[in-house]
Amino acid sequence: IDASIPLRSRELWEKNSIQKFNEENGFAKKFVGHVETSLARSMYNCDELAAYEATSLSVRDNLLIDWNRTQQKITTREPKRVYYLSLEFLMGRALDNALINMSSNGKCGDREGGTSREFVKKGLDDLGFNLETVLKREPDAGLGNGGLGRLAACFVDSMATKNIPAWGYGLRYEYGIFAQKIINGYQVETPDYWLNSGNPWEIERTEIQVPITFYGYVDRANGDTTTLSASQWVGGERVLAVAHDFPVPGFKTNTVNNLRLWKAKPTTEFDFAKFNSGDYKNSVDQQQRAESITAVLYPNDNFTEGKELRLKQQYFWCAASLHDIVRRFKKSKRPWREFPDKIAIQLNDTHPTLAIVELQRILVDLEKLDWHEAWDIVTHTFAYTNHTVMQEALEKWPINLFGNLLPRHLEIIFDVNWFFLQEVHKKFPKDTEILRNVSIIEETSPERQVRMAFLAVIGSHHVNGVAELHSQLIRTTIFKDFAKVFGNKKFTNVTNGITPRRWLKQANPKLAALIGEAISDPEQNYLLNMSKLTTLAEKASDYEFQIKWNSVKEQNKLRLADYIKELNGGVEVINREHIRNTLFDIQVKRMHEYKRQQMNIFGVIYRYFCMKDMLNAGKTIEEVAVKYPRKVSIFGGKSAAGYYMAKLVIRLINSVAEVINTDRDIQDLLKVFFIPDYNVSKAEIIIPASDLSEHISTAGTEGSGTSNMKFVMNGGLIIGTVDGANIEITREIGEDNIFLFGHLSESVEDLRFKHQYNHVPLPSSLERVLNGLDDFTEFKGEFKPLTDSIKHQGDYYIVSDDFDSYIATHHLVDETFHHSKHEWIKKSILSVANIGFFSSDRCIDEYASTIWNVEPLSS
Ligand code: NBG
Repeated sequence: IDASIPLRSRELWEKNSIQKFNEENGFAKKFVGHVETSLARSMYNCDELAAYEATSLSVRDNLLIDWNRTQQKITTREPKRVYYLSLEFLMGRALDNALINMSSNGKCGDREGGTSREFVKKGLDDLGFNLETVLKREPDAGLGNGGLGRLAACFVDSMATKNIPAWGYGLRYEYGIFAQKIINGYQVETPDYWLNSGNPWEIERTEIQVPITFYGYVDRANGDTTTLSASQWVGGERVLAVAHDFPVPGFKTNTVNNLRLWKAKPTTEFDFAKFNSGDYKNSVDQQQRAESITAVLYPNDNFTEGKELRLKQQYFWCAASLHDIVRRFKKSKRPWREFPDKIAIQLNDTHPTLAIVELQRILVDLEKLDWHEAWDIVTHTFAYTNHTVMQEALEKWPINLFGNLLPRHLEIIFDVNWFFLQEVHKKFPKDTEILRNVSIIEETSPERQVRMAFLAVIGSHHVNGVAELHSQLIRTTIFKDFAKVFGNKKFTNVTNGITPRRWLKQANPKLAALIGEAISDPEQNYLLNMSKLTTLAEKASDYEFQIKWNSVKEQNKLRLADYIKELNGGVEVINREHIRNTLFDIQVKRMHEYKRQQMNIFGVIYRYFCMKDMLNAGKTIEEVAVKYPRKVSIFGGKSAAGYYMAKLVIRLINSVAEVINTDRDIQDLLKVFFIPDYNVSKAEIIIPASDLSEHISTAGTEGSGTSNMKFVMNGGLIIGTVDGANIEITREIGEDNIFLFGHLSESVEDLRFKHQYNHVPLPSSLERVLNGLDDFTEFKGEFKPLTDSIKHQGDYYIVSDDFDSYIATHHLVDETFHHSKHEWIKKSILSVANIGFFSSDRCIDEYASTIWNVEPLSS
């Protein structure tokens, strides 16, 4: 139905259309208006939360004006669009980001250089509030687990900034990633009901409701048994997907893109069967279960659980999103073959792979296209990003579970597989092995399973990894037979990136300003073109500039030290007096054996043992301090709820912290702290404060890593393995400016083999640590599973092989930080000067030109 206003009324509409507030006027009026009407409060009843809500609603009004214009422009110009499908968007807080992105872009008045953040701050101040404390009222939107979800958040920021006509599609979970409490040193998960006080950033679109079907059976009209046509899926259960939209503002542009998240709710359909059987209560119960589909984010990172509800989430989201995309395309009245010319769909990992099957179903079953014509459209539309080579993270679904929930989709998968295997057979007629290896259906496990990654590869025109090493590994390991079938061109690399708006300007405004000043760019336009940072290198050895640079770092370290004190119940952990001479050594990321937080804490224990040895041998504390200078080891990260080993590492870190932090003999030379509930807003405080951060995964296991980029962008140095994006960071910033150690990925397989079949003695350093842990009576053998996995169970993550070079590299770090401070600061400046490559704007450029074939929308 056409819902547009008749021509004769449009002038009146235009005259009355709402205006953006700007620096001259309007903010206070908007703010008070929202307090009084949207919130139904008054000046006698306006707390900080209300101030946060009213500020957000005011800012949102500005964004929505541009959102409308952006969307209108896209509709009339009909450019090729991008849809980014991700089951996770780890957005964090929205208000500060919106204030920063709105700055000097004409959104808040057309005067260049005015920053909306500044005048909103002033405006709030006049109204009796402080912006910094108001910002803290916003809960994190924690709709993701870790790197994968945060990558999607950085990408939507960059796509808006680059004026790419792009929408994100995801799920609106009621519960985001759980909040982590540390009780007696153990992780305890508590629900994150982030919508508790409502959400001023979302627009519920009750007018956009998509019916979604599950279960049921396949009806073959005309008794046709080819399954290729005339099949109809007759569903069992139905729920509705309701759209919730979040505006995504670009930086210094008027483009505001959309992030559409779906929420499940019951249909209003009347169930005659249940009604007639008098089973009213049961039919209400069943309806209510609909909401459980989008109730909670699965809290696993790099691990797949295989639960039916998860598959339901995936189909619900894919079907709703595709329905929306197809509906929009059909409005253009273009022929189907133009679908891939107008639409690029990027699959963030295998989670949205069902979208491939759903589009084929829509085209064949509903739109009655020929199978091959349809498949051609499908495979020119989708592209797939792989984020890991680790087996436990590769999605597989037992065919019974799958076929029960989605009977028609399973049939389509069998047919896709049948045609694909025929092609492969034609290409390699003598090779029967390859057919087994590339089949979407895995026949070897006790039950046959659908391999989602294989389906994603077959249904996409491009497959990319997230860093060069990783992209090379997918071509030579998990997808090696597909590289034979499709050739190497289909497999590409797009190295990850991060948005410098949030991770430099928002997290570290002082450094962002200092950089702007140093490169004569006070407006900080370099945030749109990070290669401009290279001129910073000229100042790397400038003594006075080094002092300024270091002073920013110190202020950020103080901010973190104060925050840690607050988290520690007001008890100081890091001595403020010595902040300058304390090395902040940070490892924050999801807890995983492959990320090797265990190696880090073993290193801390070893250092502590060595310090104690010196004291016991009669050395003075000053002598100890020369060899083991002041340092604080900071950890943070969540473990999946059922991941026993990762949880044990958290407990170990806290137990070690307790011993070390209370040992008076070492006089504060070493401290350990575990920051509970690591999330995006905490990262914004932690990352700018690092001197050194740890990215020490077993070589070949970390797809890319993205926090490595964030730390370097904030002037921290890295200790890391030759893995993921560490390799390209080294290429960009120079090997003198990074502390690399450990075995290369090529050797890992051999080392594992050796551990399995020979007795390999532990290095004496590590042996001492592990025995120390086993013998330390206070720990009562609690950490035996951790020490055993290295001593007796093959040391899969080769901690023992890398340990000595890890320790030696830490000595080098201490030397440089404490005895060549100016060298250290120089390395820091040079690193920032050359980190531009890792802006997510560069990633989006690469995706746009090499994979999506889309162009920015001009103004
Ligand atoms: C993660 C990798 C990280 C990578 C992010 C984003 C998954 C499956 N993979 O190394 O472990 O940085 O993806 O690409 O979450």
